[in-house]
Amino acid sequence: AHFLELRGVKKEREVARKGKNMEWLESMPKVELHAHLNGSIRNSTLLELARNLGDEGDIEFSEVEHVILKDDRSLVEVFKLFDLIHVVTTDHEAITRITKEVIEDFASENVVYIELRTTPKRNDKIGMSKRSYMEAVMQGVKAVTTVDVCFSPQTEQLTSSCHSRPIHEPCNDDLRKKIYVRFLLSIDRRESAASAMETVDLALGMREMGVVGIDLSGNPTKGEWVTFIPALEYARKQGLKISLHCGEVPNRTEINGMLDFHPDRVGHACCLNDAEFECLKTLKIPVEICLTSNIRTGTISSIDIHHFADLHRDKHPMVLCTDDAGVFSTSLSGEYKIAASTFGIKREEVYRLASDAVHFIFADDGVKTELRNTFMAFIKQNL
Ligand code: 6MZ
Repeated sequence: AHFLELRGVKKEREVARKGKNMEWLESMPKVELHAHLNGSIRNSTLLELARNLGDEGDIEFSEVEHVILKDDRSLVEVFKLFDLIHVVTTDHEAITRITKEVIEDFASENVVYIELRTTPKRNDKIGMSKRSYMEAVMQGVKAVTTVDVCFSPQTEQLTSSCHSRPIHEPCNDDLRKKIYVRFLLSIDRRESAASAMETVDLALGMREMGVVGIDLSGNPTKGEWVTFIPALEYARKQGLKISLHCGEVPNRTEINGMLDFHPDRVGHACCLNDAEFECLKTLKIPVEICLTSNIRTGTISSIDIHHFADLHRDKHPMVLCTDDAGVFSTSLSGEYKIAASTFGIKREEVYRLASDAVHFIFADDGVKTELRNTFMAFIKQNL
């Protein structure tokens, strides 16, 4: 397994090199639907926050530094890193800062719509509740200065900058960029059924702030997904959309149960057997594909056997995503580069892939229409 992992990483680097001269992917508008807030932190910010905690004597910075900077990690190591990241980031001020930076970073590479997901956390020691965690996130959205942010269905109607001008004008560098932001609240697989229900209630109360759905994520070897079915069913009944991390490990019962649930989207879908894969296709469940993440964690042994190729050939609904742009040192443009160069996808087809993502977003039809127009205008200008 270790050998395969190394082979995968080597191949991935090769592919990234081959894709070097593809700046056009940076200027292409993009839609990001699978990005974990705490996985998307800039390394520099993470190190700065860790150093501050070290100075206060809360952690041993030198021990933490090499864990943060380590390049390749197995799936198990990734979740150890997340536990460390959460120690460093879980206070209101840090969460506000991270949210602001993550949105600015995505917007700077022409992501025009993002569904950011995060796990609301409670930390009694610092007076943090799930609600106050999310309020800190919202403060971060409002603190963005480098681009215009449209984040709330209600205020979008009132803010002239959201609807009065086109979303993306790559030829005009003087115009400020504009990004639509929506949120999925994540349930961590280690949580209890009651805690998951609390997250759903919180999400329902924050719909006006741009919360559109619920995600189930966390270490796939921990917890049982059935614990969360009541909360997920309740969320769905109340009109929230559902995305499930599915098949990061080959757990047959769980994968089948998730497919039976028929979520609005699934993340990864790596370890499905032939019958499960066929079922996914028959149900036409859109898949959030995270190439670098899957290779780095060894979930897929080598990029050339990634199920992206099969799904793409069959025109199955899917969208390229980053998962954890900070943890895996990637970007959405980078993911498109890897897909284009590995699977020999021509420019016109890449544009179609990027614009098709609009079909699978959880925001309302008004946003979809604007995004569609954005892609149509871009493609017309660039083909
Ligand atoms: C499953 C993942 C993940 O929520 O604290 N997360 N869950 N598989 C993955 N693939 C590598 N990457 C991230 O962001 C970090 C959390 O997102 C989930 C984990 O629960 C992780 O703790 P937030 O903002």
